[in-house]
Parts: sequence; structure tokens; C-alpha cells
Amino acid sequence: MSFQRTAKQTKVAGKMNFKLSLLFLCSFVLVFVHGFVKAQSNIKSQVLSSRSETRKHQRSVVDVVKRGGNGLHSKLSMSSERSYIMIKPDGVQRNLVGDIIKRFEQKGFQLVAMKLVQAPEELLTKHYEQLADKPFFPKLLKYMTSGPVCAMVWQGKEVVATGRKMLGATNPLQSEPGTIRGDFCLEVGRNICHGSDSVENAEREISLWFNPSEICEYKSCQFDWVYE
Ligand code: IDP
Ligand code: MG
Repeated sequence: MSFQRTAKQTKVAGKMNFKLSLLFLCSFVLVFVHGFVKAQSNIKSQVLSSRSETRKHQRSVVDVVKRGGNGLHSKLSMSSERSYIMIKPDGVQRNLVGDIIKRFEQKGFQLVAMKLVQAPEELLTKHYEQLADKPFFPKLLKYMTSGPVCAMVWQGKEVVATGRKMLGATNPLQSEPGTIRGDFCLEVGRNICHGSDSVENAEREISLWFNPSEICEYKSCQFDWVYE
């Protein structure tokens, strides 16, 4: 009888031991999983906070530049004006592309977009919409569609007004020597290049001829030697 009780007790004790071990194992697994999850979330929050620190740092650098702390912002904004300059079909045919580009490069302006285009009449009609009622308009369209043009965007301080001075008067015979039209051509209907006449028109013309993705943004290595 007492032996049977002892065996039963042993059996019960064994079951208890098993349950206790199971409980212990479960608690160990729970503690481990909890620790792992906590460590993961700590790592995540550290990464997020370091990212936000980086962003804060970037913002503060931009702010310093914007406040003009080192004069960089004012230099950047004054040098960001853009003009649409186009070498017309006669300029391309007469191999004057290099000479015209050279003048803008030498002046210190920065080339930010360029392509050769056989322009459709529709595009030129939009480009010259302010001249649509002029008697020479059909001749102008014929001239401008007679071959490829070299379309460019030049950037720099007062590039619109200065570009116009560099081109010279519309009628080449009235253009000063030293200007592009003054040096390279004779007739108003063969005046080899176009330049935007206002900042507003420049932006309108640039958006007509170029997709934003075709215009490059870069700091020229000459920047600090051109701008004080
Ligand atoms: P611009 O090119 O100097 O800005 P605009 O008056 O805008 O001069 O005229 C656009 C273009 O139309 C000129 O560059 C020239 O090729 C052409 N053009 C202007 N006036 C005449 C003209 O009287 N006869 C023929 N073509 C002209
Ligand atoms: Mg014009």
C-alpha cells in the first residue's frame, strides 16, 4: 500500500517536474524573445535618430548657406539666371557653333543644356509667337526650318542682358564690331543667332525647347574664379 502510494507520488512528482521544466523553458523563450525584440527596436530607433540627425545637419548647412553666412547663397542666386541661346540654321551651316560657344564660355557663362534640333514649324510658331503678325513671319519660319539649330541654355550673372549685348543688334549692319552678329553676318534674315530678350521670355523659351531633365545642375570648377 505504502509502496503503491510512493510510486504514485513519484509519478506525480515526475509530472510536476516536467511541467516546471516546461514552464521554465517557456519563460526562458519569452525572456529571450522579449530581449531580442527590444534590441531590434533599439537598433531601429538609433538608426532613425541618426538619420534625423543627418537631416537636421543637412538642413542646418542649407540654412547657413541660405542666410548667406559665407556669401555662397548670394553668389549662387545671382549666378543662376538662365538664357535661351540658339544658333540658327545659317550659323550651324557656316560652322560657327564653336565660335559662338567659345564667346559665352570665355565670358564666364556656364553651359547647362545643348542639343541640335531640326525644329518643327509648330515649335517655331510658339517660339516667335510675338512676331506672328509681322510681314516677314512666313520668311522667318522658312529660314528657321531650313536646317538644324543648336539649342542651348546658358547660365550666369545677368546672362540675359549680357547675352543680348554679345549678340549685337537684330540687324547685323547695325551691330557693333566685336559682337557676334557684328563680326559674323550681314543680313537681318541671316543673323545666325537668337538670345532671349527678358528673364521671363528666357524661362518661357527654355521650357519650349527643353525638358527639365535635359538641363544639368552642376557647380563649375571655375565658379570661385568667376564670382567673387
Ligand atoms: P531678335 O532676334 O534680335 O530678338 P526680333 O525682333 O525678336 O529680333 O526678331 C526675331 C528674328 O526675326 C530676327 O532675329 C530676325 O532673324 C528676324 N527678323 C526681324 N526683323 C526682320 C525683318 O525686318 N526682316 C526679316 N527678318 C526679320
Ligand atoms: Mg527677339
